[in-house]
Amino acid sequence: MRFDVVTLFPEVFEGSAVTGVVGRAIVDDRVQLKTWNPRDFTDDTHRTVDDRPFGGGPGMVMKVEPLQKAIQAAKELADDSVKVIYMSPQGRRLDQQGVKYLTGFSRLVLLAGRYEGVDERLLESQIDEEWSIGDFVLSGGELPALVLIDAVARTLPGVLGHECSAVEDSFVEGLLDHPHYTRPDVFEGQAIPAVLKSGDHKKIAIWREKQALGKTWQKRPDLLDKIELNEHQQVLLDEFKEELKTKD
Ligand code: 4GX
Repeated sequence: MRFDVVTLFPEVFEGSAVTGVVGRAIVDDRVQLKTWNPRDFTDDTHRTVDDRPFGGGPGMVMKVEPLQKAIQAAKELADDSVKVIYMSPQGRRLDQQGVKYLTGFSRLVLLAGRYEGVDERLLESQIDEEWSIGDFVLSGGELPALVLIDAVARTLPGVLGHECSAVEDSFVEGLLDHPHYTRPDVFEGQAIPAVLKSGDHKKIAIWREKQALGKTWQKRPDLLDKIELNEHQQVLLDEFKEELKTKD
């Protein structure tokens, strides 16, 4: 999958091209990441990419022409399945379902804006979709673009290495993840749950499913409203609640 990012700060993306899961995916050529600087698509001596807002007021607005040229260059040679996405607090909130949807495209062009925003006419003519990473305001779209790329790239085949990890993760089934433990098996008097050392893989899988259901019910009950639990899961969740009562 290929990501083209239109940004005034291409250096923000350099680190991620070598680090961690996404960096590895780029080295392995499972993911391609290229940046396009609107400043390179200006034709005045000052390479102007922003201007004062019509109607007055504080701050600056990104000009339409350099952005339009940068987006067109990024789209070059792309087939029909390319989507041009604007990162903005006004967009659709990104969640794991949205990540799954975006994974269906072989190419995404991401516009990471700065200043107060971009000229509305660019949004109307060039942008297919608007996505947000959350209800807060950042100083630019670069971090949101990196968040989207990370979340999408790690779901691609071969990127995580151990294939089932991405499937078993939090949210993928609409639930939070189960707790994890590693050595030592007793830390400051706290032992790990005995079942994890039983060697009974079936029992461990059921324990993990019950924990995932229970933790979701405790910490993010809103997530349970969005999914339909099957009968087996309902029984496990009831058992989790019952076991809580008998704990001291
Ligand atoms: N999820 N930002 C976009 C520029 C801007 C300013 C005003 C529209 C209106 C953000 C987020 C986010 C900061 C990216 C402002 N765009 N993007 N940028 N939250 O806060 O995606």
